[in-house]
Amino acid sequence: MQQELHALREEALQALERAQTSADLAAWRSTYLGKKGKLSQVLRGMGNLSPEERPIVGRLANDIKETLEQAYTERAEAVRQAELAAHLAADAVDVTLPGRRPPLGRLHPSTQVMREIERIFADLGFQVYASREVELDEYNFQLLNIPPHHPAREMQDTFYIERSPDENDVLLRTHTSPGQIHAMREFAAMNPDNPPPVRIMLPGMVYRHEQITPRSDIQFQQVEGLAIGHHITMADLKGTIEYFVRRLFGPERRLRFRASYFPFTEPSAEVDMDCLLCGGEGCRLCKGTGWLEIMGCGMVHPTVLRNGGYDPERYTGYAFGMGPARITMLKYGIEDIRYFWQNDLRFLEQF
Ligand code: 2NL
Repeated sequence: MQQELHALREEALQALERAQTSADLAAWRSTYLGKKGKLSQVLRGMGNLSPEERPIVGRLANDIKETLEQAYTERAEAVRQAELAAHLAADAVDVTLPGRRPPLGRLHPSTQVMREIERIFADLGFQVYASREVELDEYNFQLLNIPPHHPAREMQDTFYIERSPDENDVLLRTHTSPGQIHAMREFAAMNPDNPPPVRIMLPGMVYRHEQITPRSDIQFQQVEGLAIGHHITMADLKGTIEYFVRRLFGPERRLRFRASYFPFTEPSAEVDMDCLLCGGEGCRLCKGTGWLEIMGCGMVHPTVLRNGGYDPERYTGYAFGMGPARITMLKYGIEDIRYFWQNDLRFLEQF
């Protein structure tokens, strides 16, 4: 029986050397040291031993058990280390590799230019005012001095949302000017007998039911400015616009104010700037004229002042309007306005 135990010890130690994984180890433990394991089986034969032999065999069995337990503990630690090392090697992260650049969004070119415009006028004391895109005929046309059958309506073909019998249809605003009326009335309501001065900007999307061409889309942004107060003159308008254009396009820019017509201003003017490409010589961009048209403006029509709650006998004002897309096209040499709202990343990623 002693020989049997010695043989079992050798067998167990050899088998333990071959155990490579925690699963192997668990199997080994139950095979040799478990309740129904090989050591227990041998010890079950102890009943047949003589009383002299029994303590000797008992001690030997205990020694072997201890030896195997200790060998198991050592082997288990080695296997655990090997498994951990394998796991770490498989999941290795090289922290010295350069990171992957996260895709970054950017502002739409029109938004960038819109913000530049707002910044410049903000420095002159203008505050930004936001207004609804769905409007009433009354605000989009009538209060701006464009009565129901006025020919000026044909300057702006309209998207109607709901026709109404009393000639006050619901429509998509064709310009940001109705927002100016809302703002004027809000300001005037603060002190109806002495309305406060106004200096506001009105940026936003406008809509026109027109043929889409490289030069005109059915939706585009517009930004308008409005200043109302005592003794505001056309000279204030010209000085303000000159300051604005030189900050946006450079201090060497020359301007030209050309008489024009808008129903809501009198007098009205179109503003031209010397051509960015040829400096006035005449080229493809300015179509040989040397000038680029960049905005419209004028002194607020007395009727419009009155409609906004301002007495035209006591107040005057100027207003101007421009399309940021047009400014952006001139700034970057973009040839087709339809790129602006097609959301093609190949276009947008260039800004
Ligand atoms: C253009 C020209 C303009 C205005 C907009 C305006 C608003 C009020 C009263 C008077 Cl409430 N005028 N706005 C005036 C002149 C020109 O826009 O070419 N826009 C793209």
